Amino acid sequence: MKDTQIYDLVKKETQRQTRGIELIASENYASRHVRAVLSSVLTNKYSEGYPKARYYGGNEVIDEVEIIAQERAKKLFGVPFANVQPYSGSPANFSVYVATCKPGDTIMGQELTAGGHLTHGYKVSATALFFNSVQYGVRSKPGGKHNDLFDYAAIRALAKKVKPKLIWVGATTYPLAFHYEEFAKIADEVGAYLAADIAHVAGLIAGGAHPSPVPYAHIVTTTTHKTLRGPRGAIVMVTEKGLKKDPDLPAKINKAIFPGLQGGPHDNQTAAIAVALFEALQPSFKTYAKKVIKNAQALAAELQKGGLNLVAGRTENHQVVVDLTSTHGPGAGIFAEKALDLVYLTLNKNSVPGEQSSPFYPSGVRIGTPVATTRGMGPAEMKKIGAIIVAVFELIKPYKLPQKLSERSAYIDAFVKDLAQNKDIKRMGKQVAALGRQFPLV
Ligand code: DSN
Repeated sequence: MKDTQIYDLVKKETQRQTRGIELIASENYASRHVRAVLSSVLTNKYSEGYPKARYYGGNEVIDEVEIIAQERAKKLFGVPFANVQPYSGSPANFSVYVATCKPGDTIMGQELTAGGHLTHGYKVSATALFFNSVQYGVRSKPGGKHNDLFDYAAIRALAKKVKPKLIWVGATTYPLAFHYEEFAKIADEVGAYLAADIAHVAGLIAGGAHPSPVPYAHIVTTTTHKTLRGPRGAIVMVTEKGLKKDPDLPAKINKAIFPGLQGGPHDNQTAAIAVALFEALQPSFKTYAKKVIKNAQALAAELQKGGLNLVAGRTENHQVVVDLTSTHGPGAGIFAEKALDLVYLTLNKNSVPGEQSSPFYPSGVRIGTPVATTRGMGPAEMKKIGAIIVAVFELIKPYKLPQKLSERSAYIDAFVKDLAQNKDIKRMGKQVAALGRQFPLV
């Protein structure tokens, strides 16, 4: 018997992904080979433990798969140790806490509203419930030696005051390159572990288009499904510097992941990670990584030409963050996201530095180019997409977020209904669909 309900929904999602253009900075389209391995019989196996040390029999093939995945990760990022078993980014990051801290220890990470990740100590995350989380922010305008958004003197002063055991560097919404050496100096001065979460920029690092934290951090974590273009999953790595600080770090990470946090690894996922790493090791991936950034810069230029304000005034990676506060008013991100949905451009509303609204009704949007670049689009297409975004954002200017929380939902529903009837929206929707058709799903 066939489950037609789910089968039909997969078909519908395939159509959605083909018709629209995915601009969510944390997404990518994995290759057919990655997806094929993901749906293979490897999903049937239990393999608690690590290669050559399993709790179940019949793992001789799985051992080979996992060793290949580990070796490819080590080669791609230039590290002596890699654990490829984390189910995804959050357990990967939590394993770093378990390996380096005791409950209640102080940790530092970038604030969520300043672009940081939940697992870097945001108040509702287990990483703040079980550890004493102290958060650092970003400044609203770039400055300092690197013309970036970090006030290193302020972060250093905070670290000296709270003496963290662990410092995180890495973000989900940050359009500039990271200067990992600055964070390393601070971590070294206070004797903290430095963990670099490279989930967003891993593919750019692998392709040589973004600095690597490997010479500076003790531990590096990444998801595998963002710019790295693999299946959903994650990797935790220990660097030479990490080994020097604590030779037992690899064993501690392994123990934290299994049996500390997880049970049996998802072997189909491990194999698909291995395939993605194989693809990232090819020379063509370097070209891809460079194109992702070039596309983001082309998009940024078009948006600025249309009068939009960008966080940091530029991009040096795969994402462009638009701050709508002064052009559209606080909380405008929700209108921007919903209006672009109507023209089949998918992105997410996002907080901006100095956010005047809330994380659920933030004042900006984050726009990413990894998927469009995977589909073969270049600067000419970015210019077209940028022009449509500017035109749509012009149409949403009259709409303002109601002050009263209770009125917001109905107002937003009415806004969507209203805009869906707009002839310019309908025309732009057709333009995006036509563009999507020229660059089919990979
Ligand atoms: N949800 C991811 C992102 O969009 O950046 C982070 O985990």
